[in-house]
Amino acid sequence: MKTLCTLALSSVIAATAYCQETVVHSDNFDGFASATLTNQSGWSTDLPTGGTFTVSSTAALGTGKGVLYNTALVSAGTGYAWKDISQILSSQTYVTSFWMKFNPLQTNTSRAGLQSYVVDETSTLTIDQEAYLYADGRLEMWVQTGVAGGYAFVTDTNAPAGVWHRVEMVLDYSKKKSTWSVNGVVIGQQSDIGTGQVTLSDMDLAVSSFGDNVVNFDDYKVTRYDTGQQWVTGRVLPSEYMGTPFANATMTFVPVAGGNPVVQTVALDSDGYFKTQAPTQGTFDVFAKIDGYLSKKLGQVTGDAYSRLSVASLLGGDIDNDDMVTVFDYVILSDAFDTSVGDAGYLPAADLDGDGSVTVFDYLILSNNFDLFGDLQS
Ligand SMILES: [Ca+2]
Ligand SMILES: [Ca+2]
Ligand SMILES: [Ca+2]
Repeated sequence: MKTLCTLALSSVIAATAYCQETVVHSDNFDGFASATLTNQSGWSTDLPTGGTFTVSSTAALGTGKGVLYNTALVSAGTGYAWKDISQILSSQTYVTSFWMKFNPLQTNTSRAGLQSYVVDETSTLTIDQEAYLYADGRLEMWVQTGVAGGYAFVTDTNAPAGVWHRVEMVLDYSKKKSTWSVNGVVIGQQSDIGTGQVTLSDMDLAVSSFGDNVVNFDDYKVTRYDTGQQWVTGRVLPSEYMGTPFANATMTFVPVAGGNPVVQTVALDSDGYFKTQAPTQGTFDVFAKIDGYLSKKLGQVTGDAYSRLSVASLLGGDIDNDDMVTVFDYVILSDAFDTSVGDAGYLPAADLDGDGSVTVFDYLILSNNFDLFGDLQS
């Protein structure tokens, strides 16, 4: 399946393969009639006695169904569910994303995770990416290659049990690197992941049951990005804001080699995630701005087919959107002070925390950021 290029680009890009991304595999598990994952749409399982992979609505990320793995009756052992994907890789980039939530029953040593294997049977090149949640809130992400040998891993400590986490693993063969992120935050990168053409053998939901646990998985997707594309993804969060999520952000691509910046309006989802494309192949510093907030540099893209920029928290108080917090913003806020939604004089832009009223809390945000200016101004 291919998505259409419907982004609001301010420069003209030919609607060619440059705009294409290919979903290699996707499962939201919603359509599964059976209560177990085994033999559904090509899935297979290998379970220790007592372990189960259940497809149920109680395991769903939203409405619908998800997969629940239960090792409550398992004393030790590893359970796997897998699906053979069998796509040929060359110099492309593959992104594996999914959601998982860990519900520990007893111990703090239990873990559960997802693996994706890439195997070239002719050259014995193996690339194995894994992400594991631990009951104590750690998330570990691993990559192993048969060429470089050994595992490299990173640990993030902000993945508490009982909450859904969005995990993303990027394998970029043209740049020979692997990038991991959780909830949009890049937590690690490994370069030199090996060369050559390999066969993507399968994708596994795997649970190492070092203890009793229940883990939920949902919305599992593998997407291919071809060399020559330059997708840019990230997450933009307005600081100290509790109102209706912002629908758009303004992205500015500043060519590092010089030349005119290119400005795009990109859509944000309700969690602040966006995906767009760089205006051309090249190296750009990328800045985000949303109404009422100072611009923030998200990072630099350097020609990768798929770039995950890290989360950017933007500072508020720039009511007049000149990318500085000054006395002019203060005057606007003062004029709207002590008003609420529906009142004459209420100005949503002055309601910096989005709680429906312009109060001292909004003034404090402006005051804390007073005299600051956006990253685009430096
Ligand atoms: Ca689902
Ligand atoms: Ca301003
Ligand atoms: Ca307010």
